Amino acid sequence: METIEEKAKQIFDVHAIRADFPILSATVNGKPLVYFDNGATSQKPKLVIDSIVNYYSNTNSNIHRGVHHLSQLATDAYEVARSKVSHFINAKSSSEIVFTKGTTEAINLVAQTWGRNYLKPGDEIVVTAMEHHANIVPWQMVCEQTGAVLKVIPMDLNGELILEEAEKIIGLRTRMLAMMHVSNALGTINPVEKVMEMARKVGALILLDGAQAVPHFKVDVQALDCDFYVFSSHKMFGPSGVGILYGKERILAEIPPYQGGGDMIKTVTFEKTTYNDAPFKFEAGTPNIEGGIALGAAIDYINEMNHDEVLNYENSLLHYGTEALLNIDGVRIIGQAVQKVPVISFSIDGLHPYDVGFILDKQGIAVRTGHHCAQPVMDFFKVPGTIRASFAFYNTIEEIDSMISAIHLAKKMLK
Ligand code: C6P
Repeated sequence: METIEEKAKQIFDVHAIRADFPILSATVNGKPLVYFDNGATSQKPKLVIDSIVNYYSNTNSNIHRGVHHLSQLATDAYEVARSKVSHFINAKSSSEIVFTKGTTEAINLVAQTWGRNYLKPGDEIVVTAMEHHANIVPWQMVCEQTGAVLKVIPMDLNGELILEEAEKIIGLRTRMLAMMHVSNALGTINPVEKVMEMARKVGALILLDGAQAVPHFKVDVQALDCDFYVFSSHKMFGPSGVGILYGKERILAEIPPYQGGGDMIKTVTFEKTTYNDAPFKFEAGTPNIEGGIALGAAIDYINEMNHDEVLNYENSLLHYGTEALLNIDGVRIIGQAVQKVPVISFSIDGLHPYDVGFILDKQGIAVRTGHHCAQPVMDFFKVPGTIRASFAFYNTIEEIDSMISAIHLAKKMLK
């Protein structure tokens, strides 16, 4: 009988896809690069790189400001990219799409506009035990500013949320449920629908951190019916320095601006300023124009792929990698949820993650080691950090084999 890996290999031409990513043919320390740090940032297809070169070669100009030809071209291209993002996550309209620097800025924006203006002492913000610091610290800051209180839904040792506890924590004081769709440190795909239902019952707003979701599966914000959805371009094959805040039109219209400056205003006098409509009222100053446009190119690239095939293929990588790692003596996988994206965090008995990461690097293998900006997760699992292999659709079974050999080598060298 065919194994799941064999089946996936047949339907998915990974080598054709790899050819689209120039960096994947690089060597590191004399070895072929094996890039397993996609959770930190993904590599970029030529289409995205070309989009940036093309922008600076043919279009470069400021947007929303000039009547001249180039400014019109750049504005059109930027707004087309906004519309691509809107379709990508099935928003109702482009005006629900705010360009930010990244997921981090998008969460800070919501915390400092909605949170700072609407939270009262004793109001509660609910997050989960597995959040990235970007979805903890901005809320802690706004709690200090407003007297609101941060509550945490716990998880179990598989890295899955304890839903019975969520029922107890989400209550009439909850004003915001801010949770990750997918965990960067564990790979868990959270049952967001179930937790969101609890939040809706008590009239709380919902923000989902989709930074690790959008690179792996289709997200439909209307079907989810969340109030905010945030993610970063650089983790989904687009450039860095660009992120997205999706917000329901009604809410974006209501909440005040984030930063003040050019482009976010309608009129300015020394006595009074009136603000532009959303999304522009949240986009003060000249944005990362080429980055936004290149994110549009990344979306074009993703849209060309067959999502079911990608999902199957990535699952086969997860399945194969998990089995192979568990066959190594002393390996412990941190995060064994039933629903996972292809992210495997692990530790090796007696070895420090940094030392293993160092030896893997010498073999050309890029993994992330450390706390993955999720220190509470490391504390919960009582580890100083983990080694994290996070796969993308351009990774291969053979690359996983190389990592396994390099781990055996690391174990020998560090004994
Ligand atoms: N996680 C990782 O290696 P920015 O830096 O703003 O693009 O994304 C922040 C962020 C927010 N939420 C989640 C779930 C994330 O995974 C990240 C970024 C990277 O896991 C870098 S720390």
